[in-house]
Amino acid sequence: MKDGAVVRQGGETSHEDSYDWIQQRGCPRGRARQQFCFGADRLKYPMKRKNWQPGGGENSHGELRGKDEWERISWDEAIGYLADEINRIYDSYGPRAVIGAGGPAIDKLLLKKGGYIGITDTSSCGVYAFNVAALGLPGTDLGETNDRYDLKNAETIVLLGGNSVWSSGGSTMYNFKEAIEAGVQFVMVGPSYNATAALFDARWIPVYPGTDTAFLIGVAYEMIQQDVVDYEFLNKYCVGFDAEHMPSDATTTENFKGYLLGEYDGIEKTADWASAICGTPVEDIKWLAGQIGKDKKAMLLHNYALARCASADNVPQIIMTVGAMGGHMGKSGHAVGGAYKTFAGNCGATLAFPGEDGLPKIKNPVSEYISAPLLWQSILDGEFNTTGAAYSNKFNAKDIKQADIKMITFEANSKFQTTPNMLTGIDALRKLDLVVRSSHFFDANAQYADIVLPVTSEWERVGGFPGHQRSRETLIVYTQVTKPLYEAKTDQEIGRLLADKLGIDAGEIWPVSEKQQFMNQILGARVLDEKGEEQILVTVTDDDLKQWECDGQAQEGKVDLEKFLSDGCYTVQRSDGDGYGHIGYSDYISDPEKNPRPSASGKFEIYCQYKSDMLNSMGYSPEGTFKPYPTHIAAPEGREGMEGEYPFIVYNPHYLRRAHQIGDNMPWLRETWPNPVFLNTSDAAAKGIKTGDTVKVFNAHGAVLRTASVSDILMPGCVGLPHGAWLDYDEDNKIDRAGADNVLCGGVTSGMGTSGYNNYNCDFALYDGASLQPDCELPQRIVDLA
Ligand SMILES: Nc1nc2c(c(=O)[nH]1)N[C@H]1C(S)=C(S)[C@@H](COP(=O)(O)OP(=O)(O)OC[C@H]3O[C@@H](n4cnc5c(=O)[nH]c(N)nc54)[C@H](O)[C@@H]3O)O[C@H]1N2
Ligand SMILES: Nc1nc2c(c(=O)[nH]1)N[C@H]1C(S)=C(S)[C@@H](COP(=O)(O)OP(=O)(O)OC[C@H]3O[C@@H](n4cnc5c(=O)[nH]c(N)nc54)[C@H](O)[C@@H]3O)O[C@H]1N2
Ligand SMILES: [Mo]
Repeated sequence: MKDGAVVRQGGETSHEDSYDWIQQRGCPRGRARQQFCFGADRLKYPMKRKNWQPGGGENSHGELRGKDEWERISWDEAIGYLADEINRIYDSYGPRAVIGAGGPAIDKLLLKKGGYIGITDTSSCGVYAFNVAALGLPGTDLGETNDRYDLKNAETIVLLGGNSVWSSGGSTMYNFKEAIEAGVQFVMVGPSYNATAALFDARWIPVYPGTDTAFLIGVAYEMIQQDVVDYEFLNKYCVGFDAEHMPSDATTTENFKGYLLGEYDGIEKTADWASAICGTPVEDIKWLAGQIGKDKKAMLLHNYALARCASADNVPQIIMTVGAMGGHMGKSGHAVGGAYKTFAGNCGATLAFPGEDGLPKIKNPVSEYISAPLLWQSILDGEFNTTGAAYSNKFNAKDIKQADIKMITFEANSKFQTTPNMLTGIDALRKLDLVVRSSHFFDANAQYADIVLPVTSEWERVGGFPGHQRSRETLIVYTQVTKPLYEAKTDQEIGRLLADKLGIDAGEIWPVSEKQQFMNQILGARVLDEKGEEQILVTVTDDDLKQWECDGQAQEGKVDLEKFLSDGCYTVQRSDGDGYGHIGYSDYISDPEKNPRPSASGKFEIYCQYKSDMLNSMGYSPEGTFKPYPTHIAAPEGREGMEGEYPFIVYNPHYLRRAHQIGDNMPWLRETWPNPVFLNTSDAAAKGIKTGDTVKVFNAHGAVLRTASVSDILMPGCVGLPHGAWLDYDEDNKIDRAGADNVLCGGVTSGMGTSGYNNYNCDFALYDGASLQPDCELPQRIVDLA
C-alpha cells in the first residue's frame, strides 16, 4: 500500500516453487481483489428503501422491492429499525415467521430471540449431500482418494465432470504435474471439453448433463461383457453385486447384476441402451469399460457438477460400484472418489490448520428447514414440506407444515441470487415485511431488500483464516490492509450494536474481541509431523501478545508470528515417499474386519437397503422410484424432456469472472470474462446464430439475454449458462439482461429434494431487440446518496 492505494499484490514467495514445495498463487478473483475493497461501487453507509416503513403489512410497500428509491440513514437509525422490527415480528408471530441461514451476526441474534426456519440445500455437493456413509463412502465422498504423489502411478485418470482449472483456487492444478509428465491417459466425461480437459489433453467422452448414471450403468454392463470385472474384490469388499453376496438386511432378492442383465425389467443395460439416454457414442462406452477393467491402473475422480442434477440420486452409488468392479480402491495407482476445490488430486490428512476462535456455538431452537428449490414457492404458499436439516433424517415431502413468513436475512449469503426459481423469488420477497441485506455491493440481494448494511471486506479486518479455502498442505492467513472504508463495520460490530438495542448480552455470543479470536486461531494452529502428531505452528512471544493486546501463553512453533503473517501462508514441504502419503481405503482393504466401512454391513453397499428406503420415504419422486442398487431414473426435466417444448439442456459452469455472484461487478474481471452463453456450433447454425450475437435463452421458468459464444467444445443439445450473474431484470419485457442462472433454473425437484442446477430444459433464439452491450461497458451500480 502507498498513500492508501495498492501498488503491488502477489502470491506466496517465502520459498522457491517446486512440486515438493508448491507456492500458492492467486486466482483471477483474488488478483482483482483491490477492486473489491476499493471499488467505487462499495456500499458506503446504511440505507433504507424509501417507501419501506416499519410496522409490517402495507407499511412495507413490498410491491416496490427491486424498483424503489433509497435513503441514506445513520447506523443508529438502521439498528433502531432492525431492533424494533425484530421485536415486533418475534412478539407477534414467533420465530417461525423468520428465515435465516447461519449468518455471522444478525442471524446469531435471531437465534437468541428464539431461532428461525432454516434453508436446507444440496448446493455444492448435490446428491452427495445424502448420507453416503450408508453406502460405505466418506462424507460427500471426499478424502479417500490418494495423495498427489500417487497420481503418476495411474495409467488412466478419468475425470467424471469437474473443471478444476476454473473452479479450484490457488495452485491446485499443480497437483497433476507429475501425472501429466508421466504420460497418464486422462479422460474427461461430461457435456463439454472444458479448460481442465484441455490442460490434460484428455480424451473427451461426451455425456449429457444429468445422465452419468445411465452412462456408467452401460460401462458396468460392458465390463461384464469384456470379462474385466474384479470378482474377487466385489466378493470380499462389497455386498449386493449378485445374488450370492446380499446384505443381511435386504428386503428383496434383486441385485445389481440382475438389473444389468435385464432380469427385472426385461431390458439389458447395454452400451446401446445407455447411449440412447446419455448421448455418448457406443464405442466410447466400450472403450472406457476396457480402460478401467481389473488389470488396469485407473482412477475415477468425480467432481460434483454431475451430482448437482435433478434425479442424479444414484450417482454416488454407481461411481462406487463401477470403481469396485475394477477393484480400484486401496492400492497405489488406483482411486475412486471426489476431487473438488483445493482438494482435487490431493487427499489425506489436512497437514496445517488453524485453532478454534473461542466463540461458543449457538443452537437454533427451531429445527425446521425449507428445501431450497421450493423456498420461494413455500413462502408464497405459506406452507412447506421438510423437517430436519440433514438428508439422513427421515422426512416426508407430503408432511406439510404451515408457516407465514414475515422476514428474511441475506447475511453472508446471496440466497436470492443463488437459490433456484429466482423470478418466483421476486414475488416471495415482495410478500414479506422485512428483507435485510448486509454486504459490500448493491447486488440483487441488496436491490430487493429494505435495510442494507455495509460490511467490511477481509482487507479491512484485523485478520483471519479464510474458511472456504482450506487445502491439504497450505494454511492461508490474511491480515489488515486498510482501516475500514466509509462507514463499513465488521459483522461483529453490527452484531454488538444490535444486541444492545435488543437487550441481548453480546458477551454470550462474542465473549472475546475480534483480535483475540484471531490470536486464539493463531495460537491453536497446528501442523502435522510425518508421524501424524500435531505440532505447534506459530511461535508467539510475550512481546507479541502484548503488542496485539491479547491474552494467551507464549509458545514455540515452526514459524515466527511476524513471518507467518507477512508470508500470508504456511506451506508444508513435501517429498515423494515422505510420511504424509495417503492411499485411500488402504486400511479397509488391508483388514476389512478390523476397519469396517460405516455402512450397515461394514462393506461397500452396491445393494443398500437404507438408500432406497430413505429416498423413497422422502416423497419428491413417485413412490417406489428408488431401488437399493443403482438404476437410471429419468429427470423431471433434462435429457428426457428434450423431445418437448424446450429441446436443450442447460447447465451452469462456475465461471472465472466470479465466485458465485461475488466479484461479478469488478471491472477487470468483467472486461476479461464477458459472461457469454456457450452454444454448440451446429445448434447455433441451425438458428442462424454466430458468436457475438445477442441470444434469448428461455424456458418455462423465465428468459435471459446473453451474447453467444459458439464452439465445438460442448455437446450438441447443450447450453452452458455461467453461474452467478447479478440479476438485471426488465419487468416489462420479462427478461433478465444479465443472464442470471436461477431465472432459468426453476423450482423443480426430485429424489432427495436436489437443487438440480445442471439439467433443466431450455430453448434459445436470436434476439430480435437491441443487442446487449458488453457487461464491462455498463455503469457500475453506485448508489450515491451523500
Ligand atoms: N471461478 C470460480 N470458481 C469456483 C466457484 C465459482 O463460482 N467461480 N464456485 C466454487 C464452488 S462453491 C463450487 S461447488 C465449485 C464447483 O466446481 P465444479 O463442479 O468444477 O464446477 P462446474 O463448473 O459446475 O462443473 C465443471 C464441469 O462439469 C461438467 N458438467 C456439468 N454438468 C455435468 C454432468 O451432469 N455430468 C458430467 N459428467 N459433467 C458435467 C461441465 O463440463 C463443467 O465444465 O467451484 C468452486 N470454484
Ligand atoms: N443455478 C445455479 N445456482 C447455484 C449454483 C449453480 O451452479 N447453478 N451453484 C450453487 C453452489 S455450488 C453454491 S456453493 C451456492 C453459493 O451460494 P451463496 O453462498 O449464497 O453465494 P455467494 O455469492 O458466495 O454469497 C456470499 C455472500 O456473502 C457476502 N459476504 C462474504 N463475506 C462476508 C462477510 O464476512 N460478512 C457478510 N455479511 N457478508 C459476506 C458476499 O459479498 C456474498 O454476497 O450457489 C448455488 N447456486
Ligand atoms: Mo458450491
